[in-house]
Amino acid sequence: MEKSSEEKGSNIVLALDPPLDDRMQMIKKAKKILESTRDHICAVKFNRHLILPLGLFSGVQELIRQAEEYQLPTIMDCKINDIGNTNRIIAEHYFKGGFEALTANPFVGWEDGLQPVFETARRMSRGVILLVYMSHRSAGEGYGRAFVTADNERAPAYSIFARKALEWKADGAVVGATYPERIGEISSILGRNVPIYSPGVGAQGGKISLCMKNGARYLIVGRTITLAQRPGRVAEKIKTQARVRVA
Ligand code: BMP
Repeated sequence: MEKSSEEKGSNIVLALDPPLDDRMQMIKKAKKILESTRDHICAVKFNRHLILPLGLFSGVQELIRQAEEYQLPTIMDCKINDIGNTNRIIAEHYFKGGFEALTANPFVGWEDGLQPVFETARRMSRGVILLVYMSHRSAGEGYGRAFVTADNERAPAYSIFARKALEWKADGAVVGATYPERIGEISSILGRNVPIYSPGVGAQGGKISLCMKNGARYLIVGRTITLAQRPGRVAEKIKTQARVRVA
């Protein structure tokens, strides 16, 4: 990811989430958006928006190949959240389908939870990005809850998850752009060891400048780009704004 970001001069991960439409239109739109934004993004994130209607081993393959052709890494945002055996099989399918990284939820824990996902990822040289604090309005109901730590102290779930991200050697941590103060807190735990991916700028109200100032490394951007009349232009503008803040 780091290499792609340097080569493309961008820290924008495109959330390729076209609106609901018939399958042929969705694929056509997604291809067009990818084509027009290719020079302004450093990776592409897929979600159920495309996987459900198009299928991992059918329609989505066309888009993964297109991303590969543009030398853009692909992330499957599947937020893995099940028992270990199921998690391992989910991870294997997505990695065999061509994704270079996936997202997972640390709520399920390590043993018989995410351990098989990390083992599968390491074996196949792929990445795992953990959810540490989500961007939606009620994120605090889960990620902000006080948990009891191993030392019998109370700490918010997100600070425990950030430490898990370090301990498990995650390849990234998702922290919502809508909570810049959380980005700051979590960034002070992660340091430079685990990069922060921040979704929620634009459509969800997050501000690029605050995210970057507080320690986000990558911005995940969907609707602001995908619903724009000229997605390429918007992606370029966001890239420039985010880059200025990094410098
Ligand atoms: P948008 O820029 O259109 O709001 O899209 C953000 C993308 O990031 C969506 O795919 C969403 O599912 C995902 N996402 C998020 O918005 N917040 C999170 O905390 C985690 C996510 O994966």
